[in-house]
Amino acid sequence: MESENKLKFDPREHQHLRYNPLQDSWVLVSAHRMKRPWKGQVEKPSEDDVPRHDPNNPLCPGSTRANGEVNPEYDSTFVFENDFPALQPDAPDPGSDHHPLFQTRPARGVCKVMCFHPWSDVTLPLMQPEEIRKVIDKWVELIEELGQTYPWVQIFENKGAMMGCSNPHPHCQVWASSFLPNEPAMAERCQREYLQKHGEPMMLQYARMEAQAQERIVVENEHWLVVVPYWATWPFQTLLLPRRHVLRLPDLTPQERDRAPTGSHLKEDMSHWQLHAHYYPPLLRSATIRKFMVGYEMLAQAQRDLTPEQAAERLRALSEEHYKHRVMEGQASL
Ligand code: H2U
Repeated sequence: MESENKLKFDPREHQHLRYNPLQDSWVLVSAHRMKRPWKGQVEKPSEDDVPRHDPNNPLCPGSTRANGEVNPEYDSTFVFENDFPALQPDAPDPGSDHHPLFQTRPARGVCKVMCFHPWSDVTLPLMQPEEIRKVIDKWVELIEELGQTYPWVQIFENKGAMMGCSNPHPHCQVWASSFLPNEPAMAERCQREYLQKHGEPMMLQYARMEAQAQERIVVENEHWLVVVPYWATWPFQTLLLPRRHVLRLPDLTPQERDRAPTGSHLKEDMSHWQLHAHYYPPLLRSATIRKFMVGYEMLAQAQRDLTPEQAAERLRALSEEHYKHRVMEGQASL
């Protein structure tokens, strides 16, 4: 007992639990596991030889999509209705008279696909700031349009083959639903309760405290900060937050939009809510060693190896220059 008391807690050496206040859940942090040798699966590096235009790619300008429609020769963003939508506006109502163990609810909505750029060989970080701004303005338009009808509009990008995205053309998806999905519903409840209890929107206070601490900040500017959350599950997970209280994407100023991400949209009194974007790279240690959320995560709870502080330090140490630019100059590889 005495020797235990003499041990000074070091988060890099000693496992501990951290609380996720957006999900009301805990993550197990066991940084010492980074020392174990890696014998698992190694992924292929991401594709570097994507053609700029592939007439057979249904997302390219001028291509024919699965439903027979021909895309216009677009030169900026391009939005179309997903030809295989998970949500449709007119699904019949399953009714509400159900046993508590066999509950069903209606689900209606709209699914759109948005191409960011006419070229297949770029990604958001490789695009010009003016081009990215057009993407953000289009997100705002979609949130405003779909938000008239639906209480939640989720914008997301499944990026890379490792995340199940087989199409290299830069694009995201926009799913608007008649219901609040699980993740935002939990984040909504947690933020509402936090404001009631502590008198300040949770994520506004969090951003301020992280900006003061500087321990987990990856990058920041006048309007935004990117942080590896104290409770991050994915090793290199980051959270993008505005410095001021912003409810929704359309509320961003033009200056903020020049540097803004995706967002959320809800109705009624939402003063507890704060616009935010999550980035969940599926990586464990490097670009080619992926993290699988398997046994313990599936059966018990989330677990991570390196600490969020160590991850932030590694992310801060990365070059400002995109790796593809450096590869072109023959200086670096994945
Ligand atoms: P993902 O690769 O992120 O899944 O996005 C591609 C989406 O584009 C996917 O949801 C849609 C797919 O349904 N799509 C069409 O709507 N029409 C097509 O012709 C090809 C792909």
